[in-house]
Amino acid sequence: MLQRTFSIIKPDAVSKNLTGAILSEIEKAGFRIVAIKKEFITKREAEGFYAVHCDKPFFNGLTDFMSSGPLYLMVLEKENAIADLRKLMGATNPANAEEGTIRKKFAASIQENAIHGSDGEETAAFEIGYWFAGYELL
Ligand code: IDP
Ligand code: MG
Repeated sequence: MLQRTFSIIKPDAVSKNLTGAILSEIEKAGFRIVAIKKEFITKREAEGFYAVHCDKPFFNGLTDFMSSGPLYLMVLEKENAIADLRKLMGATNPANAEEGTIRKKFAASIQENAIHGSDGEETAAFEIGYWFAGYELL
């Protein structure tokens, strides 16, 4: 069954001119880019997006980083999109990421790790709705 997931090309990757390379990996893996937009999000918007992590020690650094420069918000579609994007991304810490994954190829650190992907169906629904209106998802 076709499924949608939410993804971000994070500010570290955008500032290193890796947007095209990462989009290429995503398209080569069979995802359709349903929607994509460049945004420079605020600290407050980042805090709302990452609210599940509000008690974590990295929350303040993470939300500073995510609001430090432009990023790309995306909705991606394919069969099994949520799990397949997580696999394509690799582990959160690029030091542990599998060969061939986006984080292995492009991420610099556990915080500045190039890409976000929803971790489940409920999360994907929340995250798509947080950043995109229905009319943007044709
Ligand atoms: P995920 O992006 O692989 O799903 P999460 O555990 O959901 O990883 O964490 C969200 C984001 O928070 C990570 O992608 C990364 O940018 C940042 N992060 C996670 N753990 C740490 C940490 O231990 N130190 C600094 N930043 C972290
Ligand atoms: Mg996560």
